[in-house]
Amino acid sequence: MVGDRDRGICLRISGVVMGTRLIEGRGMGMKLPRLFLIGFFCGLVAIGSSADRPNILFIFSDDHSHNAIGAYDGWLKSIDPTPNIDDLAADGMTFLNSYCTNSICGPSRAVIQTGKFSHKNGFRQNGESFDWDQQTFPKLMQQAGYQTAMYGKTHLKGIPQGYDDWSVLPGQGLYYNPDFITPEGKVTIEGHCTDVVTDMAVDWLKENRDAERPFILMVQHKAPHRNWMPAERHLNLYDDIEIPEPPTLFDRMEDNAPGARNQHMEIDRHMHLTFDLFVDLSVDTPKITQKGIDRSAWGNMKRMTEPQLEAWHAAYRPKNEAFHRAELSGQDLIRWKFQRYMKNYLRCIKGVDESVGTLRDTLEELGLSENTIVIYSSDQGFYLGDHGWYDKRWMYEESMMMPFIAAWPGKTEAGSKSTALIQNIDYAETFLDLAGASISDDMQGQSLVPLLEGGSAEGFRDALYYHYYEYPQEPGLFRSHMVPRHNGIRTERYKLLNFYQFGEWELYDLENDPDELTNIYTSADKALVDRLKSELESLVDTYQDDSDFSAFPADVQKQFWPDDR
Ligand code: SGN
Ligand code: CA
Repeated sequence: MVGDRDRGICLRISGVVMGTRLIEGRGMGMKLPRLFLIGFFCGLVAIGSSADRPNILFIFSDDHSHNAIGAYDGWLKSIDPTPNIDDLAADGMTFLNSYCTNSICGPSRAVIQTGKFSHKNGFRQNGESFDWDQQTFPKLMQQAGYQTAMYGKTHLKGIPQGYDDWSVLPGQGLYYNPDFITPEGKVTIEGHCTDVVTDMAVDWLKENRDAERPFILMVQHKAPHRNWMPAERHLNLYDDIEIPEPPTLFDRMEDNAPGARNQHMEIDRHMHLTFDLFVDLSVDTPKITQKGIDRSAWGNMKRMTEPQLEAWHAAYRPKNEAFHRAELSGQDLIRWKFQRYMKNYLRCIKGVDESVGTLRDTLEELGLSENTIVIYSSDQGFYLGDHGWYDKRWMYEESMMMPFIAAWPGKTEAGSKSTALIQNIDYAETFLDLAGASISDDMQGQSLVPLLEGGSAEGFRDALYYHYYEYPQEPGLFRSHMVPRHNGIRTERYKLLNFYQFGEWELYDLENDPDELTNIYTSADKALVDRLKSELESLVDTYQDDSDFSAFPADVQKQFWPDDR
């Protein structure tokens, strides 16, 4: 690794280079002074740090559960959902204990940009606006001489800063024929979002990259986010198979704190046949009968081309007719909804997996694969019918986990697995460390580089801190999922959660109860509970979480959790 002194040299020199580039402007024909300065810069970097700084390709999807990745050995492995991501894992390292600090889209991404927890970067919940003026890792990478580019979903609002080139989806973005915000204004591009974003990244690698400098390229897919609209070529994938059910599909969360029974994320009661599963959905669906339907596939279908629409109807109409003939109810209906949900979700993942293959092939074709670290991750986990749910947000394992797989040729051992407790708070420092750039003192994570280089997982981190904020929400069938605020600590063995708005606690022994089915908060040894509470308090102090932890008045508690108090 590069020492701090060397980093200082890099930073100062690169500041000069970047300043000059900015004056010249993007893509202009002033090749001579630029090349001269880059040559000058490279020479100094070679003196001041390691000669061959790796490129970084960061492929990031939205809501991809580790259970739907073959390399994680999850319960969907038999479907073989991700052959290309599994190849990446075979070439690199899979992090088995990789977690989010706040399992929701925008906040997870804000943590990655800044290397700081939500309470420090100011983006606690979706819908807020990220302050792009603050320090972010891509700005520091630029100062260290890296070229930076980002394509796809950010969910952070505002104009991205710190990227030499970028094109981002407004908000959640659309699956078919999406709009993008670019430095030149808004554009609409025909195609499926996953393919369009992949093409942007490939074009940049082939045509627009400055071959003289190392880069970090962020490819951030919308898929497989709700509502799960697959690409045309995947509409009939998995038609002839049954997706295995998770062991907890019919769990009623009887032993959890009341919050788990008062959420709005059940396949049974909250997943909508039309909104989520496209039953009877056509462009002719009268809006009036389908509250909120404009945010679903219905809104996107109006933008489809004729051939796209034909393919869509050809795939779903016969299946919808069969569904009506079956007249399902009770557990049979839940099972049918699970199948439709999971097939569409996995079809969207197939597109993402193909993107990983295309991007790695492109690196190979360009002779870049040997000096590029490729990382695959997703903004948080997701419920795939586990406990009867979809969505995320909780500190429970299914949603707190983030896949993280990294292949760094010549450095990561092929097919290796790390059990270190890592978190998205670590990514910014990892990128900076890879670049030999200076790591700012106010960042709150730890570089993963020593782990990638084969260092021991032991002692890397004893405990993870978590804090989710998006509550109360306006109750509604489609958008909100009513997960109460909570913070907590996860150690290698235990997880303690504090639903402080309601004065409720949960404790799980992950060794004996990996599915978190039995809350042992009241039955556990008092010394254990006290120890974990005091460790949680230290984490709040260490990370300086000054959030409002006050409880709701009793009548408000009763209003949100009527059946249990
Ligand atoms: C949308 C979804 C929700 C989802 C949030 C957050 N509803 O509101 O189901 O929990 O995004 O997801 S939808 O009507 O738009 O489908 S996140 O990944 O962006 O955080
Ligand atoms: Ca997400």
